[in-house]
Amino acid sequence: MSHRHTLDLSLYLVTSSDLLPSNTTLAKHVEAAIKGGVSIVQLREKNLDTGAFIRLAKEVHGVTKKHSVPLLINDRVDVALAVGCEGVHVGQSDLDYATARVLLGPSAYIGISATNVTEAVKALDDISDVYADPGTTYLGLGPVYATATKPDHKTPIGPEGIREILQSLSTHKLSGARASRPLPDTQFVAIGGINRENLYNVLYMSEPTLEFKEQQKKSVCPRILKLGGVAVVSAIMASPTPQIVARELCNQINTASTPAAADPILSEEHISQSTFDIIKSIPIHMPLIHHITNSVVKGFSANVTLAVGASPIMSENPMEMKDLAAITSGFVLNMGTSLPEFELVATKGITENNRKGNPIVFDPVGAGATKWRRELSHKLVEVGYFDVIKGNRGEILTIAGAENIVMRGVDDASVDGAMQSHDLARVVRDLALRENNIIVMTGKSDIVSNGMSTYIIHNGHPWQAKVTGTGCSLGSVLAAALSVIPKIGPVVRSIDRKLSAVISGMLLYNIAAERAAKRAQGPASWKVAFLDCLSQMVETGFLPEEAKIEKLN
Ligand code: 3NM
Ligand code: MG
Repeated sequence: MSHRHTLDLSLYLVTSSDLLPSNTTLAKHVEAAIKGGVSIVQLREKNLDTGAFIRLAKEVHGVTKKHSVPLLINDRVDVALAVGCEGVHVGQSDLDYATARVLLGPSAYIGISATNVTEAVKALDDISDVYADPGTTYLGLGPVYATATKPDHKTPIGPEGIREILQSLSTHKLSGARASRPLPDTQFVAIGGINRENLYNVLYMSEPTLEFKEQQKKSVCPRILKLGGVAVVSAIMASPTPQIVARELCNQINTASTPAAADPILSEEHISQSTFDIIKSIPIHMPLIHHITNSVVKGFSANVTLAVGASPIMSENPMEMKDLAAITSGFVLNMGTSLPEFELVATKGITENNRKGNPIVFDPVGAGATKWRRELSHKLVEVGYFDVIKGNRGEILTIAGAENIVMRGVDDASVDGAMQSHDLARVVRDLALRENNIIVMTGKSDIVSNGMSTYIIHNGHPWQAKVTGTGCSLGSVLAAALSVIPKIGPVVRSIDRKLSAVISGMLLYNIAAERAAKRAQGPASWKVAFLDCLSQMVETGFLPEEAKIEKLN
């Protein structure tokens, strides 16, 4: 057993021959996937006798060797030895790591499955007990999402579960007799239900929080463990075009930047160009956006969604949440429908959309207006992950925990205006840090932050405040912009892609509002012109000088 490079886990293909489309062979399929960018292959064949397994493994090893990609065997050390491939992957109920290591030697690659912190800690302990060459071990963490590929899989842990494991291991120290040893240089790969739709969510949401990163910076031996890649079975195995799928997954992995990436100083030109790349792809991909929203704004939100080239679907039926998550690619959750049943349906919607990996825009309408809404908004933030929380000043201050916000109704004019914009920007930034997401505070100028970078957008028009639904339907546009991010190539490498999408949606929306005002006589004709301008601008973009955006420090 020998290998030349340290393990590249970036796109990890796990096979399952039963998923193959007809008219191909496993070897051909694996070769196409490698050409698309697969960096490591695991042969996982649950229904083969030993003889057939070895024959298949030899054939596939011929292919992987040709491309210098390591081949690991699931579970069967005997098969790995018979074939002379590069290693094995052992599950929690398989052969133990120490025995596999002794049988295969110090330079074989060995992966171990772990589904929680306890299993992951035990795996690192086991790894540290037996000598192995550096860079030869990894942990497979999952299942991230529910998957049909492994019928007996454990409860999905979500990207947040991956994050929890990575953060715990980052601060973990070996104990007892192991205390003097360094933590092994083990890598990590996420597995379970990962596909082109949810990959970005997996990569983003599994990132250690910015708060955690800040905290680690202050520690004596700062360590921040991250995913080395993702593992997929059905996304590639069941595809008739494995090379294309692998290429797309790889592109996403290579272009995923994180909020901690280099600080963006966006030039005007840069902003309008990257913005246009995002917004023009909305009508190309026509994402279906599920809304749970209030009856006052349903029609207008649906029209705004259509105007930007996406499709709306409205439903508050808890029995539909799972099916809707499956067919949609973005979710707007608007708290303006204040009925007791709302909590149940919102919770189902959040859970199912998080599970699918759809971006969620949460609009805590009237969060500070009543005790019920205040409490519910706090509960919902605990239920799941929101990619964006968008609200006016009172709503965002309430989510941030201000107790004394008393809103008269749901509009911003009802909130005390004493706070200065730099105080507000600090609240927005701190809340983004706390929630590890993007916060948008709307107002005369809008503030947006991902915790690292904070912007003020000065675009917009006073008539927006005179037409109902103009706050709520910004959520539709943000969801549409976020939903196309996985489908487009590199936008601006150095900045958080989700932040780019949100800024793009906000500029599109507010510049359209300004253009519409030039054509209108008052709020009613403005509303009509606004839809016209939105639909034109997803085709033509806008001029760099139209964007009034300012970066704060
Ligand atoms: N192991 P797909 S989930 C092989 O959680 C495997 O350890 C898992 O298949 C684990 O990419 C899984 O088709 C199957 O969802 C993943
Ligand atoms: Mg197994």
